[in-house]
Amino acid sequence: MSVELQERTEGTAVEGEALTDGFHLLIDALKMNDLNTIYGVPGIPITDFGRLAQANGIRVLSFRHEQHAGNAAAVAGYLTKKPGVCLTVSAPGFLNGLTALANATTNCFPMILLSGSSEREIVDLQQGDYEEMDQLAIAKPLCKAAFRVLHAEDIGIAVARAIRAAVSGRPGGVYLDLPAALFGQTMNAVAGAQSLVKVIDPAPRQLPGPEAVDRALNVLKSARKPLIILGKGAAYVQEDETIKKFVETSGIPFLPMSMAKGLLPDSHPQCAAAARSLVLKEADVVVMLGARLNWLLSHGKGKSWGEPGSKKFIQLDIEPQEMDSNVEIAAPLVGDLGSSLQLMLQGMDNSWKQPPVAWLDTVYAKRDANVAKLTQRVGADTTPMDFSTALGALREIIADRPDAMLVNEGANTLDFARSIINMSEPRKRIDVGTWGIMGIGMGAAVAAAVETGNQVLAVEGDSAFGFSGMEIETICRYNLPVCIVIFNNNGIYRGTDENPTGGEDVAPTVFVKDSRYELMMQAFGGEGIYATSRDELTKAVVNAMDSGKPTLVNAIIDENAGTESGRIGNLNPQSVVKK
Ligand code: ADP
Ligand code: TZD
Ligand code: MG
Repeated sequence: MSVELQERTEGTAVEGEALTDGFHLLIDALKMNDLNTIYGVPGIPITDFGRLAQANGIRVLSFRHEQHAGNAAAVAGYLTKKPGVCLTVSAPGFLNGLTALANATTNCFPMILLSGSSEREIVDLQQGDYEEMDQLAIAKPLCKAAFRVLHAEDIGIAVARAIRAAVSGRPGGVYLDLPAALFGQTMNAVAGAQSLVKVIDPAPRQLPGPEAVDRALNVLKSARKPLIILGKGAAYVQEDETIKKFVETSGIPFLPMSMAKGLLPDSHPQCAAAARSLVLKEADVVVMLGARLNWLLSHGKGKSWGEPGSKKFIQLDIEPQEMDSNVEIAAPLVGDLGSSLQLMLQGMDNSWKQPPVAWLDTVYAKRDANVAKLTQRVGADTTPMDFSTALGALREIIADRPDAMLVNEGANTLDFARSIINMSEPRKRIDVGTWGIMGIGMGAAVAAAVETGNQVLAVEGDSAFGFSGMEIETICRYNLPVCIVIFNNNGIYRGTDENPTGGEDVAPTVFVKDSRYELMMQAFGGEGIYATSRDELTKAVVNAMDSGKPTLVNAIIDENAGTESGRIGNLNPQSVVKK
C-alpha cells in the first residue's frame, strides 16, 4: 500500500477533529440525491456498507443472486426516472450484476451498479487478490458510463457523475467501481460534507430546433394513412398528458409497443393494436414516439412494412444517433419527448385536419373484427387449460384491477399474454424488453412492488420462472404483494419434444413433468396453489390479489399448446438437413 493510501486509510486525524469515512460519504451522497433504496447482495467488501446504509435510513433489499437485484434496480429506474441502485461484491458478484447493467443499458433504463472491488495495487499487478478482477475495464463496453473512485473526497462528485450519466439524454446503466480501501478512508467531516454534490436538473429538457418541428409537421400533414407508434421510451418519460393530447388532437391511430401498453388504454378508440399487421403494412407516415426501429419492428423494412419506399418516418427521440439507424428518417426530431410533442402541438392548433375517414374506417374495422375473434377465444374454458383459457382468466382479473403491476416473461406465455391482457394505465407492464431476456421476472416483481406499493401479478413461463425462481424467498422475506402464476407446460415452448435417439435423456426443451412449483413457495411461508382449471386459477389469483400475500399459482397448461419460440419462430434457424 502506498504511503499516501495508508495515510488516507488510517486517517490523518487531528485530535478531537470530527471525521467521516468512505462508507458514510457514499451513504450521504446517495441520500442527498434522493436515492433511498439499494438492491443488492452483501459480502466482502460491502457488507458493512449495507448495514450502515440501513442504519442511516436507506432501504437495503438483499437478494439471493445479483442478477435479480440488478434487474430490480433497472426496473426501479424505469418506474421512477431516478437511477435504480444495485450493490454487489467484487468479481463474481460484479459479473452477476453486469448482465442486468447491460440489459438496463439496452433498454434505456437508468441504473447505477455500485460494486466493491479488490485492492487496486494487487489487481493491477495481477498478484492474485481475493476476487481479483479489473472490473472497470470489463464494465466499460457494456454500459453507458463507468467510473472508479480512489479517494473519499471524490465520492460526492463520482455519485453526481453517475446520476447524470444514467438519466440525462438516453438513459442507461452506469458502473461505479469502489475499491475496498475507499470505504475505510477518513477525512474531516466538514470537508466531507462540502465535497458532496446535489445534482441540479439531472435530465435537462432538450428542445429540437423550429425547422425540425416544421419539417415534422409538414410530413405529418402530407399523410393519407398516418400511424403513431408508442414505445417504452414514451412510457418512461412520464409525460402522459402531453402524449394523450398529441394522440387525441392528431386523431391518428396508435400502436403501443409491449411496455407502452396502457400509456393510453388498450380500449382507447384510436388503439390499433389489434390491427398491427394492417397498419404496419399500409401506413404512409409513421410517427415514432420513444420507440426504436429494431428487430421488434422488423427494422422498419421488409414484407411486414409493405411496398419498399411506401413509408415516411417521423422520429421523436432524445438520441440523435438513433435517427437513420435502420431506414431513412424523413423528419428527425431530436429532443426530450415532452418538449418535442409540445412544440408539435403548438403547430397543430386550429389548422390541424383529422386523418382521412377511409383510413380510419379500414383500421378500426380490422381492429374490431380481430378484437371480436379474440374476445371469443379468451372465453374458452378448456381442461387442461390452453393459453387462451388461462390468460382469459387473468385478463378479467387485471381488467378489474387497473393499477396492478403486470410482469411477464416466457415465449408463448409472453406473446399470448401481450395480446390477451389489456392494460389501461401507464407503466404497469414490465417484460423481457429489447433483448427478450429470460430472468427478469422476480427482480422486476420485487421492484414493482417496492417502488409502487401496488399489487403485482407475474405471469411466467415455467422456463422463464426458473431463471430467477429462488427470489421467491426474497418476496416472502419482505412480505411483498406478489402473485406469481407459472404457466406450467412442462418445458420450453411445449413439453412434448422427444429424444429422437430413444436414449435416456429427455429432449433439451423438456422439464420434469408436472413439477410442483407451488411447494417451493410453501417452503418459505407463502401461499402455493396447484390449479388445473380456469375456475381454480381465477379463485387462486383473486384471493392472492385481495390478500396481498406472497402467492405462487402453478397453472397446469396443456403441454401441446405452445409453438416453437412463441411468435418469433421466424428468427429461429432450423436445420433442413436430415441426419
Ligand atoms: P420499444 O422497445 O418500446 O420500442 P425502445 O426501448 O426501443 O422502445 O425505445 C425507447 C427510446 O426512447 C430510445 O430510443 C430512447 O433513446 C428514447 N428515449 C428515452 N428517453 C427519452 C426522452 N426523454 N425523450 C425522448 N426519447 C427518449
Ligand atoms: N436465456 C436467456 C437469458 N434469455 C433467453 N431469451 C433464452 C435463454 C432463450 N429463451 C427464450 O427466448 S424463451 C425461453 C428461453 C429459454 C423460455 C420459453 O419457455 P417458457 O415459455 O416455459 O418460459 P412457454 O410458455 O413454454 O413458451
Ligand atoms: Mg413453458
